[in-house]
Amino acid sequence: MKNFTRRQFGKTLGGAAAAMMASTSLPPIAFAQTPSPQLLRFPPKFLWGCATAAYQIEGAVSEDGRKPSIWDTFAHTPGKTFQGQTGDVADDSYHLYKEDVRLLKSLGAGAYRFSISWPRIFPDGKGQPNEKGLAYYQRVVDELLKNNIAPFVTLFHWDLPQALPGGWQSRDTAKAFADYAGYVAKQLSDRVEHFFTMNEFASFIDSGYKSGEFPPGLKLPDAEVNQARHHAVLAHGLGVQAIRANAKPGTQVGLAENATVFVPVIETREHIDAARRATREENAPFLTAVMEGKYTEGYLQREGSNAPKVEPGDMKIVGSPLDFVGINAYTPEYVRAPESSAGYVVEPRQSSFPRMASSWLFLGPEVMYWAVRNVSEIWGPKVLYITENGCSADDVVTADGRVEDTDRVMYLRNHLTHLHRATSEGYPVKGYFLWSLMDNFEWAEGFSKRFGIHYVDFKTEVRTPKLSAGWYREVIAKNAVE
Ligand code: GBH
Repeated sequence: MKNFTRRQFGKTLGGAAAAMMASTSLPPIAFAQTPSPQLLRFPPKFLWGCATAAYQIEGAVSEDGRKPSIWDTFAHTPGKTFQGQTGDVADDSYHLYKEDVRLLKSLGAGAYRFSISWPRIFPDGKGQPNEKGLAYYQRVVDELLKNNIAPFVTLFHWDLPQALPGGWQSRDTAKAFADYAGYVAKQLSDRVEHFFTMNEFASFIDSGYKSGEFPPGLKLPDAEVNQARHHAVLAHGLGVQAIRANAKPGTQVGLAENATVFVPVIETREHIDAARRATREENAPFLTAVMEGKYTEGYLQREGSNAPKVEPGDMKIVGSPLDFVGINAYTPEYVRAPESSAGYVVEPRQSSFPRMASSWLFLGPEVMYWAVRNVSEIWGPKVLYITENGCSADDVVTADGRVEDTDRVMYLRNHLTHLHRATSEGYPVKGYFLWSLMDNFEWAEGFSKRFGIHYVDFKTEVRTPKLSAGWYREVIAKNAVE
């Protein structure tokens, strides 16, 4: 690892080219084939993809036997989402999936990360599977494979079946998730090699049971929040085991987690170490528990009598070995070492800190490099993926129908440049999934925030590539960022 820094690598190439130029007279075509030092090349076979999630794109909420998820109920409750908007129709990808696969194909994408709607497969959360629901995903998978696009399947992206009593407050939900995960793995693993158990623990637990901004919209006391968190990581672990027990041998299992990513304020040993300590402690209820099979001493001490109640054997399940780790990386925190201790200090954000169209989306492209490096140095996973990265922007359609989202291109170019730094230093990050393939139902913000590289007119469902789609197509074609 880290034999070269990126700059040294560039210099070496540049130097070699200059030396050749001086000593030989190769025809110009030979130079054209020499990688330019300005091109930040990714490793061969680096996987470029896009990501979406079921409730955000599918619509067709009552079709073919699907029953409500907690997101249907929440979105239909007055005052919970932007202008009361819902995912009833969204991008209508339930009917337009072939068109969406064509969009991926025209980007040259090698992979598509999408999620399965649990209430399509088990409308009541458990019990009898619904074959019509499964058939939809079989059609999607077949269409992807026909186009040489690898399906990466997320099993839970927040649309919990409404029928499950108590939601994540109930330990039984973890068991129900494992049964669902095992069933899907059995049905699809002949054609799907990669499964994610969960998408973003904090988003469906802390936002659902602590801040109440997401369903079920509760503001529970700490002890109950911690218990729901525990049920979620337990569900992940039981899910991993159920997938392994039911899937074709060789199936790859991981998760997609928005771990909080810490960037050292200055790249010196002390601050880099502080970033590592912060990563372990601040992600203690989720990623740290999953990677280590235990809760940190710090977390247990901080929570005291509010710490989760753990049954014998739970933590071993939570820590079930994974084939890869997926990180959804959007925005970093900055951290420094304190003057005189082994702790860390998370910096407050100045009011001038730049951000994109979502109020939480502060712009810090170093998030990509440090997401990979911190996780690699602490836990050493064999393989990592960036399972989401992208941004909202105030897209405008021009009179002649174009969307020139130069700010999104700027965001992506900078993030991929920092991701390149991670690959060039040898960290095992094998792929990148851009959020999102197309504008979609942005949860509590409804359709008011657009994250797509394809513009969606939600009245006509017409998809139009934005400038960023053209830019991403170039990146994929060259396997490089300029
Ligand atoms: C991801 O979440 C999701 O996986 C994806 O479905 C989503 O569309 C995408 O990113 C873009 O948002 O309490 O004001 O901070 C990203 C992490 C966690 C950010 C929840 C917004 C709630 C808003 N998100 N958070 S706030």
